[in-house]
Amino acid sequence: MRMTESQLAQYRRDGYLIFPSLFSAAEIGVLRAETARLSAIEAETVIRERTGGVRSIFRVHEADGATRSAAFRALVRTPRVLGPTRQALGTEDVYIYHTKINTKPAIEGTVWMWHQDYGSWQRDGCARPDMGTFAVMMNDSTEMNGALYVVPGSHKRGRIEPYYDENTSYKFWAVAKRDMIEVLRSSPPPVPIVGPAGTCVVFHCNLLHASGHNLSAEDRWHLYISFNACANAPKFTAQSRPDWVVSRNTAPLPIEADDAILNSGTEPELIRAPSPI
Ligand SMILES: O=C(O)CCC(=O)C(=O)O
Repeated sequence: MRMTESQLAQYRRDGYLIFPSLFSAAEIGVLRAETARLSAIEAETVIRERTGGVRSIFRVHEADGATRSAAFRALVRTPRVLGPTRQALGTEDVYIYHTKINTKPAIEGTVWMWHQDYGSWQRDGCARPDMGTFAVMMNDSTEMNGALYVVPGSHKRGRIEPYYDENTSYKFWAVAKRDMIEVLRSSPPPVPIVGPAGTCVVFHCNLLHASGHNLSAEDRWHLYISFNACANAPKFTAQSRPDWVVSRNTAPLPIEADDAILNSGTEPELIRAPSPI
């Protein structure tokens, strides 16, 4: 799948592009079954909320490791993901920087402060912002359940030097309040990425984004597939963050079959089970 010229122009103008209902209910059923299975694993790639629920599951796209998954490995290689991502990054040679499922559990899943992903990735040693993320909503995404918000066009401001936020919710490199207020007052209103399960969005690594608390009764399952241009891979040192955040597998990712999720051998989720209390 390729973005049309007008979609590509929109991506370049706004820094993101939404693909409504890109994955079918059957495919989402497979991915949800896998997310439920992976949530039960104890491993360093499964990060928990302070209150105990699963917050993030990293490294679901490789063939090895505790959180490997044939279905997610198939998903990241589909033309629907890799086609637009290659166009967004402006090269056919892209690799996966990391994958993570942010499960944002019901009631306890909380805020991600305004940030640019390149705020962290430049610190990892990636010289240029030739990077982006393709996100897949694995349930209906609503403002109530902590949708992702983006500031249209904010990628054009370039990288804004972040600060390390240790106090709000998750410890990471966020944009300072003063800078963010200036951006919000001088930008179009932030847009929530809402839509039915299967909706996807591709966004630039300098696009300002954030999300709020999950006030709903159901976990909010989003997959984030972050990509880098192969030519922009960082040099690895003893100080580099672990492989599951900054992948050492920098080989170009091949496009494979578009129907591979359904043929991955995973039984789809049949009944939408309520989250355990
Ligand atoms: O899961 C979310 O709502 C936002 C996550 C995010 O922005 C990130 O991981 O960089």
